[in-house]
Amino acid sequence: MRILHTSDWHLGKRLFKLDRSPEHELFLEWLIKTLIEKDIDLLLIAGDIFDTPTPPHQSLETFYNFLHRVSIETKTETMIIAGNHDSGLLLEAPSKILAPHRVKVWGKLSPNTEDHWIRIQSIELCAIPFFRSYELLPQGEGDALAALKKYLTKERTSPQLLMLHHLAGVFEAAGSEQVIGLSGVESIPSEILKAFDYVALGHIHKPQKIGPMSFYSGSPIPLRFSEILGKSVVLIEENQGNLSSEILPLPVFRNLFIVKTNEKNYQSDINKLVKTSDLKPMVEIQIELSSPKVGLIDDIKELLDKKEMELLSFLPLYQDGEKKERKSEKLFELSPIELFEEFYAAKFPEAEQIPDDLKEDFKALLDKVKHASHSP
Ligand SMILES: [Mn+2]
Repeated sequence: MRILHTSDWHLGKRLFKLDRSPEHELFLEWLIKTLIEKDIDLLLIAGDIFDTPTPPHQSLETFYNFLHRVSIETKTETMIIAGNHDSGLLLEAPSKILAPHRVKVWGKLSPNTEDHWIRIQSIELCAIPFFRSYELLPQGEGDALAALKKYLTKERTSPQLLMLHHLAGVFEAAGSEQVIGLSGVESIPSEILKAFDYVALGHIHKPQKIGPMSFYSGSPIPLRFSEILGKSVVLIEENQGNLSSEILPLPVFRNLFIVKTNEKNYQSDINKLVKTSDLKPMVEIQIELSSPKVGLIDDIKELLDKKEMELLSFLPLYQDGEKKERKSEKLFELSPIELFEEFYAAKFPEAEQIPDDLKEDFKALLDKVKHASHSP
């Protein structure tokens, strides 16, 4: 039996003014071809199908056209979980019409743990969509991890696979993931993952292996300029109860280039860029300047135009000013408490630190939010 694992498509995503749908269309075309060529029985899509809970109609059309093509052009069964960017209810709404097309969707956590297990040919799959703590602990109290374990445990009769959209083990973020501290479980411990023959993870956009058989497939396209290392999907082969995995690299559908340069070298640095994608490459220029320079942007645009490339982002770095880290990127790495500290420091620059009682109140509030019960 052959299985393909992908996640974090983020259909509908834009990068500045750039519409990413041509890249997504090329990816889905590649995916259909791969399902056929590699003779795939089961496709796992581990969440964040769409970039927002209310995706553009065009993205919905892209998604359903894809599922339709998989249904008529391949023999593949498609299993999908919702990610933190998706609306679970939106994904689940067409479940009945998808069933005859061998497509199953888990959008929400069911109170019945059995609903999350399915047998597909020679394997058993446990599919857990992104969840919030109130789904796991409807009473608002208890041990979230213990409650989650009940979903992940079933008597073993054949190889068991887990599909999950969550932080797990020790991972390296790409920076474009949204913080998901709402599930009540910080990160799924490696011991839990090891009980499975394969774990198909979604949420982290940088492809990586976090355990012997636990993988983040990563997003199929870079969602920002800083994320341009190779993208891939994972091919899993089940042979008489033994599973093996292989990384299938994805083509670069559109080059995204970052050029870190200065006033002296920018022309030669731009000329070094080499286009390898069919779609027009997009460029971010990070340029050190002593002072603003009239006509610089036009000059850069013209240079790029000659190379059939386009300027999408321009970041002048003035040498005399302190070279601050771009805050928007740093924000993803901060915990809620650290974020609150940053906010307080910005709001009250003269204060040395947050008063203890205020900090305690904030922690209590955080705790309340984490364990909030779902209001009817
Ligand atoms: Mn994602």
